[in-house]
Amino acid sequence: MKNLIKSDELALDFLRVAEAAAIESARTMGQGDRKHSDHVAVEAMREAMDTVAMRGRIVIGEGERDEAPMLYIGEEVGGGDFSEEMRKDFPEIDIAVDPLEGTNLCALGANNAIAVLAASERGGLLNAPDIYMDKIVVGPSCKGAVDIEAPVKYNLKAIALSLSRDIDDLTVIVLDRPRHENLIREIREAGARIRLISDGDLSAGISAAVAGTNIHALMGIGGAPEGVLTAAAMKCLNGEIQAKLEFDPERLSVDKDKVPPADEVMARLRDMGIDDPDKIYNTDDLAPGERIIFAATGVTDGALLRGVRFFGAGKRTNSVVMTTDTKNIRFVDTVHVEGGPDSVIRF
Ligand code: VTB
Repeated sequence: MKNLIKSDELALDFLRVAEAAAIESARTMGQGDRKHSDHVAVEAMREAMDTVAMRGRIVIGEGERDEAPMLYIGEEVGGGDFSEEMRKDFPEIDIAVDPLEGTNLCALGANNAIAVLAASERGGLLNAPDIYMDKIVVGPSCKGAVDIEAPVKYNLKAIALSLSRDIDDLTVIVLDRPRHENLIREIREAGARIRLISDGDLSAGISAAVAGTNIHALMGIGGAPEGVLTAAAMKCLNGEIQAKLEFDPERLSVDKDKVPPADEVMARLRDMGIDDPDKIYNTDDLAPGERIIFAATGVTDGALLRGVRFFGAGKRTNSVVMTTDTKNIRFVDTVHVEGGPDSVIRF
Protein backbone atom coordinates (compact mmCIF):
# COMPACT_ATOMS: atom_id res chain seq x y z
CA MET A 1 0.00 0.00 0.00
CA LYS A 2 1.18 3.49 -0.81
CA ASN A 3 2.72 5.68 1.88
CA LEU A 4 2.12 3.18 4.67
CA ILE A 5 4.41 3.62 7.63
CA LYS A 6 6.09 0.27 8.23
CA SER A 7 7.08 0.89 11.83
CA ASP A 8 9.27 -2.15 12.37
CA GLU A 9 11.34 -1.52 9.25
CA LEU A 10 11.66 2.17 9.97
CA ALA A 11 12.56 1.42 13.60
CA LEU A 12 15.65 -0.44 12.46
CA ASP A 13 16.52 2.43 10.12
CA PHE A 14 16.21 4.90 12.98
CA LEU A 15 18.32 2.61 15.13
CA ARG A 16 21.10 2.97 12.54
CA VAL A 17 20.64 6.74 12.59
CA ALA A 18 20.89 6.99 16.40
CA GLU A 19 23.87 4.61 16.44
CA ALA A 20 25.72 6.71 13.86
CA ALA A 21 25.29 9.91 15.90
CA ALA A 22 26.30 8.15 19.13
CA ILE A 23 29.45 6.63 17.65
CA GLU A 24 30.75 9.90 16.22
CA SER A 25 30.08 11.91 19.37
CA ALA A 26 31.45 9.16 21.63
CA ARG A 27 34.77 9.50 19.78
CA THR A 28 34.99 13.04 21.18
CA MET A 29 34.19 12.00 24.77
CA GLY A 30 36.16 13.92 27.36
CA GLN A 31 37.73 16.36 24.91
CA GLY A 32 36.03 19.21 26.71
CA ASP A 33 34.54 20.69 23.54
CA ARG A 34 30.77 20.30 23.69
CA LYS A 35 30.14 22.22 20.48
CA HIS A 36 32.41 19.88 18.56
CA SER A 37 30.77 16.82 20.14
CA ASP A 38 27.37 18.15 19.10
CA HIS A 39 28.54 19.07 15.62
CA VAL A 40 29.83 15.58 14.79
CA ALA A 41 26.63 14.03 16.16
CA VAL A 42 24.49 16.31 14.00
CA GLU A 43 26.52 15.58 10.86
CA ALA A 44 26.46 11.83 11.40
CA MET A 45 22.74 11.82 12.17
CA ARG A 46 21.94 13.94 9.12
CA GLU A 47 24.00 11.73 6.82
CA ALA A 48 22.47 8.47 8.10
CA MET A 49 18.98 9.97 8.02
CA ASP A 50 19.23 10.63 4.32
CA THR A 51 19.59 6.91 3.56
CA VAL A 52 16.16 6.14 5.06
CA ALA A 53 13.34 5.47 2.61
CA MET A 54 10.97 8.21 3.80
CA ARG A 55 9.83 11.72 3.09
CA GLY A 56 10.93 13.07 6.44
CA ARG A 57 10.49 16.55 7.86
CA ILE A 58 12.26 17.84 10.96
CA VAL A 59 9.80 19.28 13.50
CA ILE A 60 12.17 19.46 16.45
CA GLY A 61 15.80 19.91 15.63
CA GLU A 62 18.85 22.04 15.98
CA GLY A 63 17.03 25.38 15.69
CA GLU A 64 15.55 27.60 13.00
CA ARG A 65 16.78 27.44 9.42
CA ASP A 66 18.94 30.56 9.69
CA GLU A 67 20.73 29.36 12.82
CA ALA A 68 21.40 25.69 12.05
CA PRO A 69 22.99 24.35 8.87
CA MET A 70 21.55 20.86 9.34
CA LEU A 71 18.56 19.23 10.99
CA TYR A 72 16.87 22.63 11.31
CA ILE A 73 13.12 22.84 11.84
CA GLY A 74 11.34 22.32 8.55
CA GLU A 75 14.28 20.61 6.81
CA GLU A 76 13.28 17.77 4.52
CA VAL A 77 15.29 14.64 5.12
CA GLY A 78 15.42 11.07 3.83
CA GLY A 79 15.28 9.36 0.48
CA GLY A 80 18.63 10.77 -0.64
CA ASP A 81 19.73 7.56 -2.36
CA PHE A 82 16.47 7.07 -4.24
CA SER A 83 14.96 8.44 -7.46
CA GLU A 84 12.28 11.11 -7.44
CA GLU A 85 9.85 8.51 -8.82
CA MET A 86 10.48 6.08 -5.94
CA ARG A 87 10.35 8.81 -3.33
CA LYS A 88 6.73 9.56 -4.19
CA ASP A 89 5.70 6.29 -2.58
CA PHE A 90 7.68 6.81 0.62
CA PRO A 91 5.78 7.53 3.85
CA GLU A 92 5.55 11.10 5.12
CA ILE A 93 7.17 11.28 8.53
CA ASP A 94 7.67 14.01 11.14
CA ILE A 95 10.91 13.73 13.07
CA ALA A 96 12.18 15.15 16.37
CA VAL A 97 15.91 14.88 16.97
CA ASP A 98 18.42 15.48 19.70
CA PRO A 99 21.62 14.14 18.09
CA LEU A 100 23.50 14.58 21.35
CA GLU A 101 21.37 15.01 24.47
CA GLY A 102 23.83 16.12 27.12
CA THR A 103 26.59 17.78 25.11
CA ASN A 104 28.34 18.72 28.37
CA LEU A 105 28.07 15.17 29.66
CA CYS A 106 29.84 13.88 26.54
CA ALA A 107 32.47 16.64 26.62
CA LEU A 108 33.27 15.74 30.23
CA GLY A 109 32.93 11.98 29.86
CA ALA A 110 30.09 12.05 32.42
CA ASN A 111 27.23 9.54 32.49
CA ASN A 112 23.94 9.57 30.56
CA ALA A 113 24.71 11.29 27.25
CA ILE A 114 22.52 9.76 24.51
CA ALA A 115 21.73 10.22 20.81
CA VAL A 116 17.98 10.36 20.26
CA LEU A 117 15.26 10.68 17.69
CA ALA A 118 11.52 10.14 17.52
CA ALA A 119 9.31 9.89 14.47
CA SER A 120 5.61 9.69 13.71
CA GLU A 121 3.04 10.20 11.01
CA ARG A 122 2.60 13.87 10.02
CA GLY A 123 1.40 16.01 12.93
CA GLY A 124 2.22 13.38 15.54
CA LEU A 125 4.79 15.41 17.48
CA LEU A 126 4.14 18.90 18.89
CA ASN A 127 6.23 21.61 17.23
CA ALA A 128 7.43 22.86 20.58
CA PRO A 129 9.44 26.08 20.79
CA ASP A 130 12.98 25.96 22.13
CA ILE A 131 12.10 27.42 25.52
CA TYR A 132 11.87 25.92 29.00
CA MET A 133 9.24 23.46 30.13
CA ASP A 134 8.21 22.38 33.60
CA LYS A 135 7.76 18.59 33.68
CA ILE A 136 6.75 15.68 35.81
CA VAL A 137 7.49 12.22 34.41
CA VAL A 138 6.44 8.91 35.95
CA GLY A 139 6.22 5.27 34.95
CA PRO A 140 3.22 3.03 34.13
CA SER A 141 2.24 2.25 37.75
CA CYS A 142 1.86 5.96 38.54
CA LYS A 143 -0.04 6.89 35.37
CA GLY A 144 -3.02 9.09 36.23
CA ALA A 145 -1.93 9.51 39.85
CA VAL A 146 0.11 12.73 39.61
CA ASP A 147 -0.86 16.33 38.84
CA ILE A 148 1.77 18.90 37.86
CA GLU A 149 -0.30 21.64 39.47
CA ALA A 150 -0.54 19.88 42.82
CA PRO A 151 1.97 20.39 45.64
CA VAL A 152 5.15 18.32 45.40
CA LYS A 153 4.23 16.45 48.59
CA TYR A 154 0.88 15.36 47.10
CA ASN A 155 2.61 13.96 44.01
CA LEU A 156 5.22 12.12 46.04
CA LYS A 157 2.51 10.58 48.22
CA ALA A 158 0.61 9.50 45.09
CA ILE A 159 3.74 7.98 43.54
CA ALA A 160 4.61 6.16 46.77
CA LEU A 161 1.07 4.79 47.06
CA SER A 162 1.07 3.63 43.41
CA LEU A 163 4.38 1.85 43.92
CA SER A 164 3.31 0.37 47.30
CA ARG A 165 6.23 1.89 49.16
CA ASP A 166 7.05 4.76 51.47
CA ILE A 167 7.98 8.23 50.26
CA ASP A 168 11.47 7.79 51.69
CA ASP A 169 11.96 4.80 49.37
CA LEU A 170 11.50 7.03 46.30
CA THR A 171 14.26 8.58 44.19
CA VAL A 172 13.41 11.69 42.18
CA ILE A 173 15.71 13.12 39.51
CA VAL A 174 16.04 16.91 39.33
CA LEU A 175 18.30 19.10 37.19
CA ASP A 176 20.77 20.85 39.49
CA ARG A 177 19.82 24.48 38.82
CA PRO A 178 19.10 27.54 41.04
CA ARG A 179 15.53 27.55 39.64
CA HIS A 180 14.90 24.29 41.49
CA GLU A 181 15.74 25.56 44.96
CA ASN A 182 12.11 25.40 46.14
CA LEU A 183 11.40 22.12 44.39
CA ILE A 184 14.44 20.48 45.97
CA ARG A 185 13.51 21.80 49.41
CA GLU A 186 9.96 20.48 49.07
CA ILE A 187 11.14 17.04 47.95
CA ARG A 188 13.55 16.92 50.89
CA GLU A 189 10.83 18.00 53.30
CA ALA A 190 8.56 15.27 52.00
CA GLY A 191 11.34 12.78 52.71
CA ALA A 192 12.12 11.40 49.24
CA ARG A 193 15.64 10.88 47.99
CA ILE A 194 16.97 13.10 45.20
CA ARG A 195 19.44 12.54 42.43
CA LEU A 196 20.66 15.90 41.19
CA ILE A 197 21.94 15.82 37.62
CA SER A 198 23.99 18.41 35.77
CA ASP A 199 22.27 17.78 32.42
CA GLY A 200 20.10 15.36 30.50
CA ASP A 201 16.51 15.34 31.74
CA LEU A 202 15.41 13.28 28.72
CA SER A 203 17.37 10.15 29.62
CA ALA A 204 16.32 10.75 33.23
CA GLY A 205 12.65 10.79 32.20
CA ILE A 206 13.05 7.55 30.29
CA SER A 207 14.67 5.91 33.33
CA ALA A 208 11.69 7.00 35.48
CA ALA A 209 9.38 4.98 33.23
CA VAL A 210 11.43 1.77 33.33
CA ALA A 211 11.11 -0.39 36.44
CA GLY A 212 14.39 -1.53 37.93
CA THR A 213 16.33 1.69 37.34
CA ASN A 214 15.53 2.83 40.89
CA ILE A 215 14.38 6.21 39.51
CA HIS A 216 10.72 6.88 40.29
CA ALA A 217 10.08 10.34 38.89
CA LEU A 218 11.61 13.27 37.09
CA MET A 219 10.53 16.72 38.26
CA GLY A 220 11.44 20.26 37.28
CA ILE A 221 12.19 22.64 34.46
CA GLY A 222 14.22 21.56 31.41
CA GLY A 223 13.94 22.12 27.68
CA ALA A 224 10.59 21.93 25.84
CA PRO A 225 12.08 20.00 22.86
CA GLU A 226 13.32 17.35 25.31
CA GLY A 227 9.77 17.28 26.72
CA VAL A 228 8.33 16.27 23.35
CA LEU A 229 10.96 13.55 22.93
CA THR A 230 10.19 12.34 26.46
CA ALA A 231 6.49 12.19 25.56
CA ALA A 232 7.28 10.07 22.49
CA ALA A 233 9.19 7.67 24.74
CA MET A 234 6.33 7.63 27.28
CA LYS A 235 3.87 6.59 24.57
CA CYS A 236 6.04 3.56 23.88
CA LEU A 237 6.79 2.77 27.54
CA ASN A 238 3.25 3.39 28.86
CA GLY A 239 4.56 6.13 31.14
CA GLU A 240 3.27 9.65 31.63
CA ILE A 241 4.53 13.20 31.27
CA GLN A 242 2.70 16.37 32.29
CA ALA A 243 4.23 19.66 31.28
CA LYS A 244 3.86 23.42 31.07
CA LEU A 245 5.86 25.96 29.05
CA GLU A 246 7.92 28.25 31.23
CA PHE A 247 9.34 31.66 30.29
CA ASP A 248 8.80 33.78 33.38
CA PRO A 249 12.29 34.98 34.47
CA GLU A 250 11.25 34.85 38.11
CA ARG A 251 10.23 31.21 37.96
CA LEU A 252 13.39 30.47 36.01
CA SER A 253 15.49 32.32 38.62
CA VAL A 254 17.28 34.37 35.97
CA ASP A 255 17.62 38.08 35.23
CA LYS A 256 15.03 39.51 32.85
CA ASP A 257 17.66 40.09 30.16
CA LYS A 258 18.59 36.38 30.15
CA VAL A 259 15.28 35.31 28.58
CA PRO A 260 13.41 36.75 25.58
CA PRO A 261 10.64 39.23 26.55
CA ALA A 262 7.23 37.67 27.23
CA ASP A 263 5.47 39.39 24.29
CA GLU A 264 8.15 38.09 21.91
CA VAL A 265 7.72 34.54 23.21
CA MET A 266 3.91 34.82 23.01
CA ALA A 267 4.16 35.93 19.37
CA ARG A 268 6.46 33.00 18.60
CA LEU A 269 4.06 30.61 20.32
CA ARG A 270 1.11 31.96 18.32
CA ASP A 271 3.10 31.45 15.09
CA MET A 272 3.55 27.84 16.14
CA GLY A 273 -0.18 27.45 16.77
CA ILE A 274 0.03 27.70 20.57
CA ASP A 275 -2.58 30.19 21.91
CA ASP A 276 -2.56 29.39 25.60
CA PRO A 277 0.91 29.68 27.18
CA ASP A 278 -0.41 28.30 30.49
CA LYS A 279 -1.77 25.11 28.97
CA ILE A 280 -0.97 21.92 30.82
CA TYR A 281 0.25 19.39 28.28
CA ASN A 282 -0.17 15.68 28.77
CA THR A 283 1.62 12.88 26.94
CA ASP A 284 -0.87 12.88 24.08
CA ASP A 285 -0.75 16.65 23.64
CA LEU A 286 3.02 16.53 23.25
CA ALA A 287 3.10 13.39 21.12
CA PRO A 288 -0.38 12.83 19.63
CA GLY A 289 0.93 10.41 16.97
CA GLU A 290 -0.53 6.94 16.65
CA ARG A 291 2.55 5.50 15.04
CA ILE A 292 5.49 6.65 17.03
CA ILE A 293 8.98 5.30 16.72
CA PHE A 294 11.60 6.20 19.31
CA ALA A 295 15.29 5.35 19.14
CA ALA A 296 18.10 6.21 21.56
CA THR A 297 21.70 5.04 21.69
CA GLY A 298 24.00 5.48 24.67
CA VAL A 299 26.97 7.77 24.09
CA THR A 300 28.40 7.54 27.60
CA ASP A 301 27.36 4.92 30.18
CA GLY A 302 23.96 5.49 31.73
CA ALA A 303 21.23 4.04 33.94
CA LEU A 304 19.58 2.30 31.00
CA LEU A 305 22.13 2.21 28.20
CA ARG A 306 25.86 1.59 28.05
CA GLY A 307 28.04 4.05 26.19
CA VAL A 308 29.85 3.31 22.93
CA ARG A 309 32.82 1.01 23.34
CA PHE A 310 35.67 1.08 20.84
CA PHE A 311 37.96 -1.88 20.31
CA GLY A 312 40.46 -3.06 17.73
CA ALA A 313 38.03 -4.73 15.39
CA GLY A 314 35.20 -2.22 15.64
CA LYS A 315 32.80 -0.74 18.12
CA ARG A 316 29.80 -1.76 20.13
CA THR A 317 26.65 0.24 20.81
CA ASN A 318 23.73 -0.17 23.15
CA SER A 319 20.32 1.20 22.17
CA VAL A 320 16.61 1.10 22.85
CA VAL A 321 14.21 1.20 19.89
CA MET A 322 10.48 1.31 20.50
CA THR A 323 7.29 1.49 18.46
CA THR A 324 3.71 2.23 19.52
CA ASP A 325 1.73 0.39 16.86
CA THR A 326 3.73 -2.83 16.80
CA LYS A 327 4.38 -2.43 20.55
CA ASN A 328 7.99 -3.50 20.55
CA ILE A 329 10.66 -2.39 22.94
CA ARG A 330 13.99 -3.60 21.69
CA PHE A 331 17.16 -3.30 23.69
CA VAL A 332 19.76 -3.65 20.99
CA ASP A 333 23.42 -4.52 21.47
CA THR A 334 25.16 -3.99 18.12
CA VAL A 335 28.71 -4.95 17.23
CA HIS A 336 29.87 -2.83 14.30
CA VAL A 337 32.64 -4.95 12.83
CA GLU A 338 35.45 -3.10 11.11
CA GLY A 339 38.30 -5.56 11.33
CA GLY A 340 39.29 -8.23 8.81
CA PRO A 341 38.26 -11.91 8.65
CA ASP A 342 40.16 -12.64 11.89
CA SER A 343 38.08 -10.28 14.02
CA VAL A 344 37.03 -11.79 17.33
CA ILE A 345 33.55 -10.95 18.53
CA ARG A 346 32.89 -11.40 22.21
CA PHE A 347 29.50 -12.44 23.51
C1 VTB B 1 17.67 21.35 29.54
C2 VTB B 1 17.45 19.87 29.65
C3 VTB B 1 18.50 19.11 28.87
O1 VTB B 1 19.99 20.97 29.11
O2 VTB B 1 17.42 21.76 28.21
C4 VTB B 1 19.09 21.71 29.90
O3 VTB B 1 16.16 19.57 29.16
C5 VTB B 1 19.40 23.19 29.75
O4 VTB B 1 19.07 23.82 30.92
O5 VTB B 1 18.34 17.74 29.11
P1 VTB B 1 19.92 25.10 31.35
O6 VTB B 1 19.64 26.16 30.31
O7 VTB B 1 19.44 25.43 32.69
O8 VTB B 1 21.37 24.69 31.31
C6 VTB B 1 19.90 19.56 29.23
O9 VTB B 1 20.18 19.20 30.57
C7 VTB B 1 20.95 18.89 28.32
O10 VTB B 1 20.86 19.29 27.03
